[in-house]
Amino acid sequence: MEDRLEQYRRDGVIRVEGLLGQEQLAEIRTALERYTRETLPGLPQQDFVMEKDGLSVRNLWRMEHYDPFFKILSQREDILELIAPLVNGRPVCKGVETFNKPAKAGSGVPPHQDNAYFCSAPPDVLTLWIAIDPVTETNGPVCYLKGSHTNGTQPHKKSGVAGNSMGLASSLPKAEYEEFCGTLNPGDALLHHCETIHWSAPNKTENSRCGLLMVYRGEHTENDPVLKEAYES
Ligand SMILES: O=C(O)CCC(=O)C(=O)O
Repeated sequence: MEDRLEQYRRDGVIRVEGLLGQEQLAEIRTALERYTRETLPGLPQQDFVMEKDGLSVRNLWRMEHYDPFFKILSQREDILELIAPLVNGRPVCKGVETFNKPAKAGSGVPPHQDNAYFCSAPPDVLTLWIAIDPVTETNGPVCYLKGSHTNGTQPHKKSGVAGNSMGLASSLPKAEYEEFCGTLNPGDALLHHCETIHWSAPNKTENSRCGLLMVYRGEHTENDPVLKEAYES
């Protein structure tokens, strides 16, 4: 555990292999199918985003609010134990969501730091990104600049991308940091700090790349008014 913590503090992102077993994955897939079939049609517009084709789902937001399955999943004891040292306190789930990245239609995500959206001080917030499908080099893995979380929340600007309204205002500082792309087997996960710069490419392959995300903040975190104003302006 100490290694994991050290690595997280140094890189701002870690890969956790085999977080979920086959049985748990099967349950989640069933719950996602049910949610898409039964819950999605009744959701308010702000709680989902469709891809440009109008047919496939890009994102589902605030799933814990609509389906107890996802609320219970976010409160799993082993997951909270994994997260607590990384957020320096008791983890509070901020949201359960998906980035579906469907085959052929999955759109890209512009480079950003999550704290441009979360506006948290201190930035003790992270995302647990769980692979539901295989994540390969070609179907749009999430890519990170390791160590980029050590330099604070950088200015962002409107991106024009539905579901990811903000992107880094300046170009990607690729020369300064090592790039890491999170290829994963189903059931593996990534944990990324809310100030780690990351992005993902469109999915042009025949294979869907669904990620189930659970965002946690340390109980002690508060809203940063300066970041909040930048986000809302
Ligand atoms: O799943 C993706 O492609 C992007 C995920 C992301 O941007 C995030 O976790 O903030």
